[in-house]
Amino acid sequence: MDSIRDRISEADVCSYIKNGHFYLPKVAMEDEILEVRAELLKIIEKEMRIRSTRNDVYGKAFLQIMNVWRCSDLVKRFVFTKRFAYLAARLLGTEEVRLYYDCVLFKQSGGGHTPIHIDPFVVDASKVITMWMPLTDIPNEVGSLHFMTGSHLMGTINRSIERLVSDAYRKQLPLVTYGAMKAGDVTFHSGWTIHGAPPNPTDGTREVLAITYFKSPEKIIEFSSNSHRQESLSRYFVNLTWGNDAITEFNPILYSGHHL
Ligand SMILES: O=C(O)CCC(=O)C(=O)O
Repeated sequence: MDSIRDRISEADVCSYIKNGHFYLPKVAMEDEILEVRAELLKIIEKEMRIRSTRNDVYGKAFLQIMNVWRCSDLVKRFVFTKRFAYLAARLLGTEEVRLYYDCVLFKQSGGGHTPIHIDPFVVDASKVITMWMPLTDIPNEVGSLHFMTGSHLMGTINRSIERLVSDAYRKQLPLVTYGAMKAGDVTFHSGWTIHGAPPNPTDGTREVLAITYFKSPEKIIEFSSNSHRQESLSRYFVNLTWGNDAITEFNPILYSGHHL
């Protein structure tokens, strides 16, 4: 843990707080990536076979599978890596983080752009952070996430996600990207940061694993009727409702400063 503590400075935390996103190279080691990628490829192959019987064209172009940690002990070990969760906690300025979900994001050759959006979180999105990690090198022609710098400062629960995005465009917030990334490098973005990703014009697949964390303790927020948030609530916080502590067996603590 000591060396990972040295990877983020106070200035880095300030930069994340100001911009709503942050880039850090070489967070996962080559052998860790090779091992988890091999396991994920097996899981994905199985999923692709299921999708091809459904003729799910969009699903094949951009394969997204959530909470893969629940399918494999090896993936679980990777997703639960304390070093990664420590970085999330440090950027959030908290002592403890829980898992919201993990997500495999494989964009096939020819897959289109990921539209600019924010995800419908049901805890305070300023306390949510996503770590986005390529599993193979991503060349410049594919590129990494695009972030609307400063958009995280505009987020309020009562403003619709569509309204937030249109307000951010009107304010002409800069859209920035860290471009090409190596396997094991990461970007972090806040739950309120508007983001998207370019298409994949290359012959290879853009392979990414993202892990989303949230500060602990947190409560489920009250939100006006919104089908995406409702779905997020029933998928990731089964049987919980507004005002409940955001804790289920599928949201384990992944880092706690008190436990070091
Ligand atoms: O990988 C992508 O294309 C989009 C990822 C994304 O939206 C996210 O990690 O929140």
